[in-house]
Amino acid sequence: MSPRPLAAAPMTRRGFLAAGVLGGAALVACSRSTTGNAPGAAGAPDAIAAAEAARPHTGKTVTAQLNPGTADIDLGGTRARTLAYNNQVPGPLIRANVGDEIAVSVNNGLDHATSMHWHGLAVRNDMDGASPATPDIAAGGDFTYRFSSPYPGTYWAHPHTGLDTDYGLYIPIIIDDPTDPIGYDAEWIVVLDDWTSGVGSSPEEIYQGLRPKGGSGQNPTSGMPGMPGMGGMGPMPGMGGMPGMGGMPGMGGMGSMSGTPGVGVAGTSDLLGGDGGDVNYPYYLINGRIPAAASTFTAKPGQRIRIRIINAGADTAFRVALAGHRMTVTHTDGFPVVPTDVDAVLLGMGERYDVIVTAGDGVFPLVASAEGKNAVARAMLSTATGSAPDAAFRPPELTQLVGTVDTFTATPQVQLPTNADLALQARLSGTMMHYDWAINGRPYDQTVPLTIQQGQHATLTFANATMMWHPMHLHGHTFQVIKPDGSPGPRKDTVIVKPMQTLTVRLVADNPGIWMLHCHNAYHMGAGMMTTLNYTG
Ligand SMILES: [Cu+2]
Repeated sequence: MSPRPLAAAPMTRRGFLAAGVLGGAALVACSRSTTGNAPGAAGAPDAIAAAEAARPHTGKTVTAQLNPGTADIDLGGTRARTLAYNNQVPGPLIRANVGDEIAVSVNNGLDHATSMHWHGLAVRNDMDGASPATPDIAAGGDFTYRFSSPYPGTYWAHPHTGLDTDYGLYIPIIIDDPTDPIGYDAEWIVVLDDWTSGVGSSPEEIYQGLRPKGGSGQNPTSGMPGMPGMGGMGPMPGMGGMPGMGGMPGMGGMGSMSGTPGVGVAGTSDLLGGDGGDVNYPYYLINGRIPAAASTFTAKPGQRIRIRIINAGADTAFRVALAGHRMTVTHTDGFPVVPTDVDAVLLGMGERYDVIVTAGDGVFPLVASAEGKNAVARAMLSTATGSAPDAAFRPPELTQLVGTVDTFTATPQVQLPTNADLALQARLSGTMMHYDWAINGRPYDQTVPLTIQQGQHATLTFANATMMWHPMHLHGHTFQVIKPDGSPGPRKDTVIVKPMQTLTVRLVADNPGIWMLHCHNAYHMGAGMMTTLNYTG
């Protein structure tokens, strides 16, 4: 497709990107060269090539073409002009076996630079799709990512530039292990999202609404010259009567957040230990559909269905249950856990859970409750004729046994060693009032990278000194969560850290490069809650 101009607020969009995230990345690249990292260390091509040679290789290549651009998307009777891959939301599935070469050509039809980050896949660093390890793709440019995955599982991909993931720019990725015995009859990929693009405020408007007015923050984007309409934005046309937009607790008294619809503290969530999120969205989607026009997955009664659940949201944790069913959790973030039965699972942004259900006889809503936001997304499982309950229906399973990170344990085969050579620290700070989210006291444009040497075993401790929860994500590695009692938890690449919680994970330095470590809340990340883990020596 040919590049087309953005429909809404192109000046605002470019202004944000130039002043905020992209500017921050450039500053970090600059400071790195002056802070004494050994030459040829962090991004050493030889070490990256050697790590790639050590991965399994089948000799087979799987190709895909992704065309990010503007698109008119039908969310189910509601249309949104947004950004999407190949004119669809979610974008097309990429599926390969462990060790296949995956060659993805990206033809950038956006009006700004983009990138593709292969979330959760332990790929070679120079194909990770996050600057500075991998250069961004200029507007109108193209690039082919080539990588292989050493591990099977449920993954996804999205840009690592600006707030693009809060548009429709995301795809599911499944890596199969052909030697795995198939323990299920059918497979259902369920992608969750919080949606505003084209129907409510733009992500850039939301971000500006969250930032303090007057530019007193550490990474100010307000008050920039040549950015009309950035302050005191009035209500958007057509926003009245949107679900979830009115009467939110915490909307009053937050002077910096008035004026932008959808922006404000959401309600609270017991599971998340406080506020659910920062943004109340007009819609919550499963596989690109609003609840009133939910997609339907058809199966036969008694079939064992593997449901692969992916949270592609920007600011929303979802609690997911299938009405009338228990679910057996088999994998967290692609890695196997001791199979455990629950009634529902909790997913922060970026997390994936694989569950098995044995299908009943009838029509059953799969409901994803947006934590603290009093709204749901849903899809339908149909194995017989029947009618569905109304679109706001909340199955009782949502309030029964809910699986969280503490519920699960990695299978012995994938547990990481318990010895550690070094202890890494990531102190999370910031407040809603100042919107100054940071790691180790610094926003990303002033960050001091964490360092590790290849082969080292490390603990990484997240100390959350904020009143918000943060889904913390490390690129290029899957870590071993340690439970509060010291016992092994699940393997994950994204983990929920609750307000004031200290949580430790273990990791093995087996993938050399420069790796992003950040909060997967798109707005916290944009404000600076990001650093890097650099290989040295
Ligand atoms: Cu965060």
